[in-house]
Amino acid sequence: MHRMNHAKRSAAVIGVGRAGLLGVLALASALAAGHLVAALININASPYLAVGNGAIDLTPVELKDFAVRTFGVYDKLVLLLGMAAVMVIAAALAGIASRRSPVPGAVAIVLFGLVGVLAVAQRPDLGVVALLAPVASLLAGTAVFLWLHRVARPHDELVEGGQPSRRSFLVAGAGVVVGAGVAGAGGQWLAGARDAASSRAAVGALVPARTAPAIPADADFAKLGTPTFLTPNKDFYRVDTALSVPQVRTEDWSLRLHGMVENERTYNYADIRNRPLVERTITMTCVSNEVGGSYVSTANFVGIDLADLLAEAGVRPGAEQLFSTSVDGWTCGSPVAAAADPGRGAMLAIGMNGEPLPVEHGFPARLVIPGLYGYVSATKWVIDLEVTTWAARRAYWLERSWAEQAPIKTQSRIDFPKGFETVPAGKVRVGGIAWAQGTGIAKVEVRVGQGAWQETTLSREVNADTWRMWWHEFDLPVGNHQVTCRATDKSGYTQTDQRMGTVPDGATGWHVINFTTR
Ligand SMILES: Nc1nc2c(c(=O)[nH]1)N[C@H]1C(S)=C(S)[C@@H](COP(=O)(O)O)O[C@H]1N2
Ligand SMILES: [Mo]
Repeated sequence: MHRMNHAKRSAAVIGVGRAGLLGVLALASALAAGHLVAALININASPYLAVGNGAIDLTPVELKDFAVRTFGVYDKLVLLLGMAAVMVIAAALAGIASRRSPVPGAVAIVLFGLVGVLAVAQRPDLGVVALLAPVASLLAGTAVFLWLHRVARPHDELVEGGQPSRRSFLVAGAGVVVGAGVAGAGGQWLAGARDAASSRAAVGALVPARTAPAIPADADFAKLGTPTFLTPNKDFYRVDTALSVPQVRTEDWSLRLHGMVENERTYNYADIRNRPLVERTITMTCVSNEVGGSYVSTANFVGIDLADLLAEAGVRPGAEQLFSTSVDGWTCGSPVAAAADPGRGAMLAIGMNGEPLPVEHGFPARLVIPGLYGYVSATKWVIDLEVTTWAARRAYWLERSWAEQAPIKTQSRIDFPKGFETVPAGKVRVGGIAWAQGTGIAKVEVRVGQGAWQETTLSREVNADTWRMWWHEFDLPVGNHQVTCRATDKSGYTQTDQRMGTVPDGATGWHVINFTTR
């Protein structure tokens, strides 16, 4: 009697391996079901992506900086993989904790599910319907878990005198893998079919009524090693907090302009594109650009004057801040003085280098305000403009230790030779880029070691809001060399050699590189 009881009890316990697998399979089902349902509503409601985006928003700024520095453009991929690893381990542990009773696993699923629901609920671009996605995850996860748990539990068969059914668990597990795979892939496919790319393809040519002056051939020294004057869209630097690129179709897009204005307005896509469009050549820069960094690019933006929109709405006295919101909830505060100044050329842009805005650069519409770092001027996927004061609203990066006012600082960069490159001794050309948006570059100087500053040859100026290229030729013997550059803008300001990091309002200091001649 005693022995039989013992056998019955131990047989009712699921093996560790199976229990862990059980947890992971339930997790996979939950994520796949949520992804599929999200694809029908808005892919950003997918619990996996929503949790990831939530994690990005909660990440301390130092860690975010570290991630960007260490993993570059792969920072988000690393986050997704890291999240997957954590989830798989947690699910396996929850499964193992449920070897005797399904209760611990069920509790874990409900907790997971709540995190998903919260992550989706806090996104301003997702409505109540989007909660169906994490709810689907919760239901699928619970159902699969309880079902597999029953199949994996050997006691029924044992009572009937049979072997614990290894096969039925494997068959059930394989079924779950296939089901989750189909749901997940189906969701991915559906999301792709409904994404912004097809809407963008349907936009057609955006013909500006006022085109930007043609870029002269001597506006860059690309043959020597500077960037081309206009940055091709595919090479244009990209910085944003979005884990999955927001997918907004023109037919779903609208822009609300409200707050301290006389007439509140809402525009749809046709309202904007049917207005006379202007084209402007503008160099954008990110405040996170280190001295010598690559977060600087130039494009021909097509759109309408932000100053016109604001004038139509009638900005009330006392307004200070244009607070803009992206469809993914990211926010940005720009000075009204800059946005509403007709001379500044601030834009609501819908086109970039002869095409509709690329999806990752803000399709259907974004802000571009010349002379200000992107985080205070360049809201992508913009859907809301509120005219307000600085005290009333705090934008995303202001809450994370970056400055309220962030005009772009005068900077220069050496592009050739490359750091630590070896080049033939003798005549050596050194060159690169410089920018001082709003002011314009007056001169760039370069020196070898602690030698005298040499004034460089500048490319032809396109306008004061764009970069300029420079180069100079030295006669260098065989050996190791260090070169430094510094720019002076048209206000007479020469770049300080004082090294400062990017936080809170942009890096300063001279770019220095070392190379060898042989
Ligand atoms: N919606 C949204 N817009 C955004 C950001 C963002 O994170 N989300 N980042 C800003 C920052 S910091 C910069 S530098 C520019 C970069 O624009 P780009 O990716 O088109 O180069 O976009 C700005 N607009
Ligand atoms: Mo930025």
